Amino acid sequence: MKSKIVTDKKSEKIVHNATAENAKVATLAKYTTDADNAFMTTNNGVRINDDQNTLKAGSRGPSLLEDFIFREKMTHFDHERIPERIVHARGSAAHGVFKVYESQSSLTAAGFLQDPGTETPVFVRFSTVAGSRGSSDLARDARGFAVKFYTQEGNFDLVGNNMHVFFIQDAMKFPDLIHAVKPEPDNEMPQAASAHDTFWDFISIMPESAHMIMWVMSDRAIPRSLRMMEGFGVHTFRFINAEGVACFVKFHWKPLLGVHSVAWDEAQNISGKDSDFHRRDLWDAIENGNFPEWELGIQIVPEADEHKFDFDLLDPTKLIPEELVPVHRIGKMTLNRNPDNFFAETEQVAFHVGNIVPGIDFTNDPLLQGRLFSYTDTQLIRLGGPNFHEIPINRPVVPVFNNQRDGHMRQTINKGKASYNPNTIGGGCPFQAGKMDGGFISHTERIDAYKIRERSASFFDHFSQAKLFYNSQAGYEKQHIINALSFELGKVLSEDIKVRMLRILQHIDKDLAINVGQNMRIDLPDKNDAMLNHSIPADGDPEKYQPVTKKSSLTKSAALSMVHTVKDTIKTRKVAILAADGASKASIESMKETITNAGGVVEIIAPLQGYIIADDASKIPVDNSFLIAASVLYDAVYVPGGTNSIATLAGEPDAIHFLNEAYKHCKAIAADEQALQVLNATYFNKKIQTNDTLKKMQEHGLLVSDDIELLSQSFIIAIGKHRFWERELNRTVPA
Ligand code: HDE
Repeated sequence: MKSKIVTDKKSEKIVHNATAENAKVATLAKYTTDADNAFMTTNNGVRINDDQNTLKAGSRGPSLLEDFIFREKMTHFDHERIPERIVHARGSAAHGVFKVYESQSSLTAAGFLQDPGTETPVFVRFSTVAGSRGSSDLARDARGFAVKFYTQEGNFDLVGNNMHVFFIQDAMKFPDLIHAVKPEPDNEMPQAASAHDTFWDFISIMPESAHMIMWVMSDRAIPRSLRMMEGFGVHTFRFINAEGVACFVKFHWKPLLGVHSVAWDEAQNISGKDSDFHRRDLWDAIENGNFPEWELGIQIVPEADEHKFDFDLLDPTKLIPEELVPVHRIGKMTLNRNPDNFFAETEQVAFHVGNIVPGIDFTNDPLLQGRLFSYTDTQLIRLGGPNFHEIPINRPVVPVFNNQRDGHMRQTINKGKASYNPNTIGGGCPFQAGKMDGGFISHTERIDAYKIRERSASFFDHFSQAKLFYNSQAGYEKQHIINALSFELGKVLSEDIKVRMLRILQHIDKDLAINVGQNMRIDLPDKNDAMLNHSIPADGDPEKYQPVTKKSSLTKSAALSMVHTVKDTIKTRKVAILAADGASKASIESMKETITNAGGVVEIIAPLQGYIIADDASKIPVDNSFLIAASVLYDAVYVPGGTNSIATLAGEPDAIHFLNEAYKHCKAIAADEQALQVLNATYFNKKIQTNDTLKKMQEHGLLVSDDIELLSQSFIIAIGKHRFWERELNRTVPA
């Protein structure tokens, strides 16, 4: 039997191999350039006649070593895996474009930041840090946010995270930090989690990590979506304009959908229900034309102001509060195309913080300086040699000319004899590029110093910004940090480590330490009775290395809390409609229309898959049954009326669990007044007062009305608010 060719309309990919008959059809597919490509061949181009049976001595006899087709197929398969990234192994990526709003020529000569008419292609890879390639998306972790700009002057990689600062101040400590957070070496546990002894052992004697710990224990570490995360370049970089005038710059990515997170209990459930939750969300949004967008923000500090802050600009554990230096949004990035092939693109992409273009330069941040070595080095083992820049996803869009030759998997066929510079045989080619020809010229900086292994004393204030972060959080955000620390330290077996952490926490905030201590039933130790910093050179003076806490000029920074983020859109938010046979078709249709028009996505969840029979006897397709769906995969829930449907749902434990969980995770819940019977079967039924006004209920994201128009409009406002965290004050739902 001949199989048919099937093409995936949206991406025009061949999704099934063709046979001779449909070879012509295959030529229409985007990546097939001639009819021959439709036939299966060996890697040497020999057409394969039988890909299903090995060559044997007789149909029941032994296989023959001679079978070059089998051997080639199996050898390739045996070698299909490459080493996963030592950090950021689990990632998801997308293609897109970047455009600057207006020329930034006064600040930088970077070509892609000059003309609003220039559209620069980008490839962005998001990742978790600690987990393996197959781990869950929802681990508590920082998220990588790496952007490759394919500019006309070469590739610029902005290899950032979704957190503003980092754990350590010097690259020398990075292998230790990662060894500590990765699964423990004797039993390879736990996977993709920092809640274990080795991580907290390291942190408890590394006070410079205090600020980053606040970020990682905050809800920023469990994003609702990769599309709803900020991004940060972390280090201070330099901009240099055409006149050679330099300034310092911090890079930010601001998501247009706002910054939103899930609840920790929800994150843990999602890891079981759909460990690809973030990856799927990104993929689906792009496939459905809901292109994620971020604005590129910059904070600029003139060189003359380098020392005017109460922290050091070169210290990667510090941020510049937006109150001190505002973020200017200078351009927009839109992700508009999913990769065609995960391995070829997402896995083989090689980012490097050292990939910069004229107009941008480094600073002496000791973490950044160390990263400049690590990123090339790691690709040599991961991608098998020095020619990884020739892999399609890594190639710049401009031509590459130099005297580098050969090496593993070299793709370029360099012609001629002159593979050295200077040369006369090759006419002196390729030429070095002068300033006028766009040659990269490193920023000239006077350095007059001793060669020394030391850290600047200006780096030793480890707690002021940790305090600033904690103090800037809303009440519920602080509580989430307390809960996260109690969870993480609660999983630590060593009492000594817990006590040391309580000592560190006291330097950040006394109440924070008391609360975490109480959850573990450990009395607060004296915060000053032991050395906090253990990372001291053999002959170093321990006193000199202990943290100092300066008085910060700010007590709060609004930008550090997620409270003030975008809360007026339901674009791409997923709403579950719980229904059974007999559900009100009018209510479902009306709600569906209002939500869809506002950009939301609606799915109908019912006891069985397939369809339900509505109150007017028509069939309504069902997206998922309760067996498959779970409240943690949705942003909000609606229960329509309809006598039979209500009776079924009220007696359906999965439906009640769905609602209880949605309530517990502080999501908007709406119901037709007729469906009160279902809500009455929940744990939170006491919260529903039938004489409450819709307005009053709206404040808690719990809406009941017999006016579907009014209900759906109020529901949209409630979903846009993302979560009603104040519900957590009363722990009524044990779901
Ligand atoms: Fe990385 N980091 N890193 N890192 N990093 C890698 O490079 C490293 C740091 C970040 O999607 C590795 O290709 C050192 C800070 C992202 O492919 C490796 C130090 C920030 C990604 C490496 C740091 C990052 C990586 C592993 C301290 C935020 C994923 C695989 C000196 C500003 C990129 C690879 C992708 C990946 C080293 C610290 C972000 C081993 C030595 C700070 C987003 O080279």
